[in-house]
Amino acid sequence: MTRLCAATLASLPATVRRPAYDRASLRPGIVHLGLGAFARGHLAEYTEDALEKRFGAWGIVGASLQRPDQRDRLKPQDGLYTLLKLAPAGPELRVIGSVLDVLVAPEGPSALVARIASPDTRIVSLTVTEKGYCHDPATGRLRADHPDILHDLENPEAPRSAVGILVAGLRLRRAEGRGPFTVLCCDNLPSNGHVLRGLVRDFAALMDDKLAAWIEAEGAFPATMVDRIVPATTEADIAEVAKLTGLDDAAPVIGEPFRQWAIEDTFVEGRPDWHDVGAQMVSEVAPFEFMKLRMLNGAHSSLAYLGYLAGHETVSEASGDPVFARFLAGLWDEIIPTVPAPQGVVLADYARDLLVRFQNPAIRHRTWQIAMDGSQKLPQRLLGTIRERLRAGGGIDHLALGVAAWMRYVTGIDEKGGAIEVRDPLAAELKRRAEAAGRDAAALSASLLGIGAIFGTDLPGEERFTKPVAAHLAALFDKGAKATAASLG
Ligand code: CS2
Repeated sequence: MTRLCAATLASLPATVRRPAYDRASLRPGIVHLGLGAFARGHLAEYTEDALEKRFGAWGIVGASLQRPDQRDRLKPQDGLYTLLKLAPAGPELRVIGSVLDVLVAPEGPSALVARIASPDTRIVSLTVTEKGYCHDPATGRLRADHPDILHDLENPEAPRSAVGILVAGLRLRRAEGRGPFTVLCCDNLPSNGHVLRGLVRDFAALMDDKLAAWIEAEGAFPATMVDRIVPATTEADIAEVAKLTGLDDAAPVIGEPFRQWAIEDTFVEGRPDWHDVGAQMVSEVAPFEFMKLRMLNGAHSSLAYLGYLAGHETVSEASGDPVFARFLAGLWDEIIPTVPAPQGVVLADYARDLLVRFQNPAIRHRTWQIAMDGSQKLPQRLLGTIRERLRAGGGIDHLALGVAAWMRYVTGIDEKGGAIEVRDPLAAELKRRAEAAGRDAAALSASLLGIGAIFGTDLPGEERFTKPVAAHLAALFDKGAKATAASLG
């Protein structure tokens, strides 16, 4: 079959939407670090829409910080790829043209830094996942002992961490007497712009105080809330897209139709007209972020651990199970009082819509995928909510079960005695602790609660939290995830 590329675009069926602007004259204006499926299904589509509304020099140069696979798939396609939006009512297909090129950081770190520092680059955006920030998730501060940070301090011209790359680019800008670019964090971190500003400043301060002060004074790090469910692309998705479009695409993106983007409007060198295509430019992102991180991602993670343990492969299956649907309702009842509703939003409606999105049968989002990197996700998804509930004297039964399910999951052994492939930057430490405690729920929960980078220094001493977690963990060992969730009522 013929491959999707600029020369074959015209052969697509009329039902497939394609770039409605003069792509040949599109110039780059954004460098995106971490060009995975999410960024190509979110930022790149908003940018595509903005380019169609008002053309400008806002093409995207993507950069992969680890592997060359995205570049290898996209280059032969001139950066083009299919976005397949799966609504229960049927699929919607679109070829996205806003990605112009892909660089691979480890193959040429200085070329990437030069690209970032170039006067063309007005925004550097990021989706490098939680662990890509080399920070302590409990405090949000840079881990100066992180191997990648140590490497980048030794090799500032050939950095490999996202923070090291940003600082190298900013340093070059300053050395050339120019101003900084806007750094746009699009990861699910709390106060993401603010946290990234702190990480960049702290890293810069380890090299040069003046550079750190310049970044602090001149830099722009707008906060964002990003949302679209975009599972990892599978071989079956690739085959499906080929069937629907008649062209081979090695890098399609599959996502739900829903999308949301709230952005703090503090850009130093302009931005695409994202506000004209559905992005919400707001003065305060925090209410959106609390709503999304706590209600969507908190529920996603809790359901991923429980659902995986109960034998559900996808979120759609797990949330379609009445026991877990009821668990989610109880969980949202605990979360909602901790969320300041964004203007015009009724949180009970938001929760109801989330359940519909989770249950979308067309989206196969694996519980295993969401279960990944729990040590980096728990603090902002569940633990902050728990702290607030405790402060206000509210119940945390469902929230504590989410945490206990994570503990049960990281033992690495499922309910049938099979192995779980636990992916987490702390996997080795989690395994050590799990092996030492065995199936002793009290010992295991006490041991895991002692990991300060996750639970901080307060929660391990808070009996209103530690007791239900240990009790739920014991029940998970005894009777399994489904019966434990059912017993919450
Ligand atoms: C998910 C998110 O993988 C995960 O941890 O919870 O990727 C989630 O699908 C997105 O944040 C939705 O916007």
